[in-house]
Parts: sequence; structure tokens; C-alpha cells
Amino acid sequence: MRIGQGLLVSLAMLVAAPALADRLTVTDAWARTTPPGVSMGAVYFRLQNGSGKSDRLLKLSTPVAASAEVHRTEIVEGMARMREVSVLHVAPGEKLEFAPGGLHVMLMGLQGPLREGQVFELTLLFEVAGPVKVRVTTRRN
Ligand SMILES: [Cu+2]
Repeated sequence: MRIGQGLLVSLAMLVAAPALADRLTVTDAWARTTPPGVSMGAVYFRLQNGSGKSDRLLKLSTPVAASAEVHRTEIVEGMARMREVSVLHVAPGEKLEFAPGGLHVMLMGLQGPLREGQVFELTLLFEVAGPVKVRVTTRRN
């Protein structure tokens, strides 16, 4: 009986380990604190497509803002400009870094200031992987 249970647990672990690696994952999600009266915020994270399938990020939503979209900061004639990335493609095995000065999620219509230590949920809707819910931690930098 005991041996049987041990075997079951080992099998479950064997099945679970590759499943984790074979997914599209979002890690290290954080948002920058915002001063009062500012209606926009930014979220950063690492996105890794371990699913082996090409995917597209179609939509984002969060309870802390009216809307959220993917932006890319570009330097045009010495000026930093943000552009919306309406549909973000993620190739199989691709890793994307959302970081200050590059890709970011822009939160628009914030319900209130993002305070240090505040944790909120962000849902990323992928065409193939479906909704991916992420916990975002707010910090200064
Ligand atoms: Cu932006």
C-alpha cells in the first residue's frame, strides 16, 4: 500500500514538471508606484513562451485601471516615444522582457494611485494559451 502511494506521487511529479515548462509563463511582474492624480501606470515582467506553439497576446485587463495595452518605447530623433503594440506575437521558445525603456503594459484610467507594496491582478489573454492571470507587485523601481 505504502509503496503504491509513493509510486503515485512520483508519477504525478514526473507529469507535473514538464507541464510547467511547456507553458507560456509570465514572471517577475511589477508595477511602478504612481503619484496621486496621475491616471497612467506601467507594468513590467518576463514573458516566456515555453508552449512550443506560436501565440499572440490579444487583450489585457486589470481591476485597477479602465484599460491596459502593450506599448513599446522607441527613440525617434532623440525623443522617447511610446507606441501601442496592438497584437504582440510570441514565437515558440521566445522570451520577451518588458522593462523600463522598452516593452511595457500601460495602465490607463487608474482607479487610484499605485502604492508601494500594493498587489493587484493583471489578466493577459492569449489566442492559444487563453487567459494568464498574473499577480503584480508595486514598487518604486
Ligand atoms: Cu506606454
